[in-house]
This record gives sequence, structure tokens and C-alpha cells, in this order.
Amino acid sequence: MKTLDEFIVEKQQEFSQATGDLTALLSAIKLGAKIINRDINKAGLLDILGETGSRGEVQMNLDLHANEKLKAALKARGEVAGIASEEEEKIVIFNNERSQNGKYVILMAPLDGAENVEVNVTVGTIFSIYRRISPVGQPATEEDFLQPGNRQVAAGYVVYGSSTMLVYTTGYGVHAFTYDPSLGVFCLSHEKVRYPEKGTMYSVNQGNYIKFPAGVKKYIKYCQEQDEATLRPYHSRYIGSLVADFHRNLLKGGIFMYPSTASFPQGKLRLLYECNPMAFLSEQAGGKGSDGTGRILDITPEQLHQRSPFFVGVCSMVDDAERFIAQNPE
Ligand code: AFP
Repeated sequence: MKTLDEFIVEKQQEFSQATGDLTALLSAIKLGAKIINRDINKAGLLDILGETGSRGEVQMNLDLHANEKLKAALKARGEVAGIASEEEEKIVIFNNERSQNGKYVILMAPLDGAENVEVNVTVGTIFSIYRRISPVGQPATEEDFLQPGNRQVAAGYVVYGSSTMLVYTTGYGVHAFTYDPSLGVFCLSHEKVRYPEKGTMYSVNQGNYIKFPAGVKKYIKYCQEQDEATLRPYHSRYIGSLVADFHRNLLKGGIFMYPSTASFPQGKLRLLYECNPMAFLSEQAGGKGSDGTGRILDITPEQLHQRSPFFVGVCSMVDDAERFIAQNPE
């Protein structure tokens, strides 16, 4: 059995200019994930005991609670100059001397799909790590966070499901670790994860069908048609928790889509906290991440909370979706 700590120390030489900083940083994320995992597992119990009021409040609290816990774990490390979070309006700069010398900034969705906690369905934490571009020794700036996804040095997620798993990449493949709660350690369970060559699942909120662009509607119909050679009709699977949907599609082969809709013309998902890290992981696993017209990782962000349409998964499936979109302009 190899633990996450052992694995990242072993792989440290793969990082350019390895100094151990990134290793320490992943350790901080691991600690935050363990705390969030423990607290999610207690959520229903707290509710029964009435410690935090109504169900709605428990779920709301957990969102913010996860943000605070992860932020504290990262702040405690000198390697991080600041964070941006889906739960915070503005960037949070860590202003102590040690943090100002930190080389990295982190963007995160601390509890993605939080509404699912209330009904005992899988949720996740997503993170994305960049080397800052402002001078080390000074406070980080917003520019450090508004870098295109192709500059990520690491990204990953934690999926809190029937077991808890941490999945990450530093640009040398995707590795997954399953949490053993009795030992309190993440153990290597999937090294160099790759998508299956052909996918058979599509994940999209079909309740929004009427509001989708014509190309997406046509692609969904294509997914539902019968054709043995391409293993269609595909299975439809949608949890409503990006991490869970992405994770299943990664292991089983599929495409996740959150297109633009009449209600969300730019899509619903956040480019920096959701699309970029998942697109980086996808590419590292042999898949693709697109906004429907091109590579997600090449978009230069203009705003922290910017949204983007998102198509991610097995290469040939994302290619098909892009083709249908290009052939059916609005
Ligand atoms: P929340 O974090 O606000 O619950 O949103 C979750 C999410 O961003 C992503 O994890 C899901 O894939 C997507 O939204 C689900 O959105 P719909 O409910 O509109 O399908």
C-alpha cells in the first residue's frame, strides 16, 4: 500500500524546480479534505441533534464551513500567497510575511454540488494551483488568479461518495487515492488513470433541453440514436454534482455537458473553479475539455467568477459535440 504522502514525495522530482513546496501544498489540501469529509459525514447527525437548526441551514453552513476549513489549512502553509474561492466575492490575500514569499495561488470550489449533502448524495471539492506572476515577497494580486487554465501547475478534486477519493494531476498523468478512514490516510488506488477509448455515457441536465442551443439538442438526439458501431444509444447519467459526474465519466467513459441555456447564456459553471481544473485533469487522462467551440484551457479569464459553457470527457465524444455545435449555428 502506498499513501498519498509517499507517492507525492516519490514523484517530487517530476516537478520542475522541485523544492517540496507543491508537495507541502497538496498535503494542506489533503488535510482540508479530511476535515470536510468528517464534517459532511456528520451533517445528518447534527441535524437530528438539532445543533444547527433546520436542514437548509445545515447545508448552507457546510458550504461556508468547508470554505473556512480549507482556507485555514492553506493559510497555515507558507507556500500559498492567497486564494480565490467560489464562496468568496474577492480574492483573499494572506498578508503575513511567510505567505508573501509563497510561490503559489489556489483557486477552489470548497463544496461543489452542496445542495446534494441534504439528500445524502455525492459532493466534491475542486482545486486548481498556479504559480503566481507577481513578484514573490509582495502581496499576491488579482492578475495571479486570472491566468489561462493552460498555466495550471496542478489541479484535482476530492469526491465524497460511497468512499472518499482524492484525484489530482501535476501534468504527469492523473492519480487517484482512496481514503481509509480507519487509518486516516489516502491510499493509491488508481495510478495513471485514462479514459476508456470509447464512451457510453452522457451527462446533461435534460430538464433544460428546451433552452439549449440547436447544436446541443441535435447532439443529445445523436446520443439517443441506435448505432452498434458507436455503442449508441448512450446511457444517460446525471447527478447534478460536477465532481461525481466527472469522476464516473472518467472511470467508465463518458461526456459531461453544461451548455449555455436561455437562463445562463454563458453557461452555469465557473471557468476558474470548475471548468479549468476539470479540463486539465481530462486532458491528462487522454480526454478533452471544451466550451463547445474550442479548448477551455486556452481561454484568458477576465473575471474571477466568470462562467463558461462546458463539455468534458472522452475525446471522440467532445469532438462530436463540437461538430454538432459548429454545424448548427444559432
Ligand atoms: P451548486 O454547488 O450550487 O450546488 O452547483 C453545482 C454545480 O455547479 C455543479 O456541481 C453541477 O454539475 C451543476 O451545478 C448542476 O447544475 P443544475 O442543477 O443546473 O443541473
